[in-house]
Amino acid sequence: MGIYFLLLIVGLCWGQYNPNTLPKRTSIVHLFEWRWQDIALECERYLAPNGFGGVQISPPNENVIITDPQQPWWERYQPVSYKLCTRSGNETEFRDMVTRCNNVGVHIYVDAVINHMCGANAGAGDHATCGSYFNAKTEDFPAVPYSDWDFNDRKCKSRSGNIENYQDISQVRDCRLVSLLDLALEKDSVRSRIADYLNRLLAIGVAGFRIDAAKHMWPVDVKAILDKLKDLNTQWFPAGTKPFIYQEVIDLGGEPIKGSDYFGNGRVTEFKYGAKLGTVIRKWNGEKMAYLKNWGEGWGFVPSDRALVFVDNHDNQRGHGAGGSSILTFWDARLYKMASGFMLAHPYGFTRVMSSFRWPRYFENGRDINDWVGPPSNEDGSIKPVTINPDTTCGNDWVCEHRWRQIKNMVIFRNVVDGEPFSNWWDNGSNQVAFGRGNKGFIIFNNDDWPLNVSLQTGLPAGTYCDVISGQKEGDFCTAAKVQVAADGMANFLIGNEDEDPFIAIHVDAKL
Ligand code: QV4
Ligand code: CA
Repeated sequence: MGIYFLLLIVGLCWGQYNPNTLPKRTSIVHLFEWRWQDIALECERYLAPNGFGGVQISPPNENVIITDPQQPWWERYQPVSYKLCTRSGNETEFRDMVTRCNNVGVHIYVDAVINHMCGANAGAGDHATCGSYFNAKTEDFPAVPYSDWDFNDRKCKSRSGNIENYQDISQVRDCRLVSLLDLALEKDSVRSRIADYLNRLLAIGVAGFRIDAAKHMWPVDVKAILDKLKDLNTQWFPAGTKPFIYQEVIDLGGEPIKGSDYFGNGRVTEFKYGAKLGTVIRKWNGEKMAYLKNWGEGWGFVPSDRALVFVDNHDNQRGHGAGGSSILTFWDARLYKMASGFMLAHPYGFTRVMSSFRWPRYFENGRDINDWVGPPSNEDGSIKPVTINPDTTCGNDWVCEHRWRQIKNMVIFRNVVDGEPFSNWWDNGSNQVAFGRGNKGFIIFNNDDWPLNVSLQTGLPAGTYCDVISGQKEGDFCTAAKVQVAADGMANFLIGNEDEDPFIAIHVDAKL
């Protein structure tokens, strides 16, 4: 078999697992609820110059407008049609965003809500973001079109018609997730409507899809839809490139449905990752960073090349979905930066950085009753623009974690060390740990309650390195701490346990 034919076959079957980012672009950022015009600007002014590989965007298809509570963020997970208009923008703005981001090498990944339409209680009328008429009661969605025989009602065996038991595989797939009208994905007509929607997005230039609520779809039905998809647009991608697929499958163990059930379709979200990392960095349940020596498959996670990993996501940063109270978010800034630093330095998985908006958390009996609050918006319901402050942070209550120096610099770190092995692990048996990535990068943490003072083998070439956590290399200078690596690769590290950020990271592109 000719080598080229072999490469073609490898390329084809590797296709949907490959994130389709440019070479040495190893992370994407979820710009949750951002408007398309702001994403286009961010691609050009920030993401491209700082080596972000792409953007996960909020669902771009028409959704129901909910007024009680007032336009919650989650109304965007209640589709009314596959028309491209939402509070983030219209089709023209969507096309402009994809083109401008692709033109600077930052690719777009669409959050595809294809398991269901809106909630059974969403009423009837044209209260939807494109003004399309629909009737949830009669399951009538003329703008797709879908009618009642395109839904799973007769298939679901639960009393309420909703998922009542996650131990029952058929219920999880064929009943309604929190009353969301569940599509009959075994029907070719339904599969074709969805494939048409995704193919329109591919023709516009998107690079792949987050498959929302994948756990609630039979893997074979998802596969049948993916098999109808075209290759990526050759204006920006090599001919024959398959869309990157990552499926939202919450598998923390204890349920019959597993992430591995979906490996045939693409990658899966590994929710154990953020839940465990949060527990370790918080030092709960006797966990300590020294145990991270075998992080990755050693902790029971899916194989690295099937994993999409993240510290938090839009659900579990506000108590939805999975991960519970151990999940670290921007509200826990100091620990969050450590967790993000560890994730971005470690070779396991394909990494996604969360970028959030601030909302008025209000806890009653341990629960945030404002978990529904939608993006910063004006009186008329329009989403507020992302303003950029002189210090490069964001205004209008956009958190912009991806712009935090420590996180942005670790996205660059991951690019610099891409392909290098996990090496030179050291720990003190407690919460002081360090590791390198071949001869390209090295990172060290102090999460103990006493100072760290140790000389270690970094694996790096001799020289003066700028710490990219406390500062960075600007021109020929380090803006903050430096690390001297000797000819034998040894370096001494001092980290106070009260430091603003008790970790140091160095790499060969931050060397004087
Ligand atoms: C409520 C009751 C129902 C009742 C219904 C009708 O909970 O029992 O039958 O009213 O009276 C919103 C409300 C929810 C409401 C539902 C229907 O929060 O209370 O049901 O609408 O009106 C997001 C939010 C959900 C939200 C949903 C739709 O998280 O709270 O529900 O959008 O607006 C599981 C899944 C996993 C899922 C996760 C949240 O396995 O796939 O739950 N994660 C994805 C997305 C998530 C989204 C959905 C799936 C649905 O990441 O953001 O849910 O698309 O773990
Ligand atoms: Ca389903």
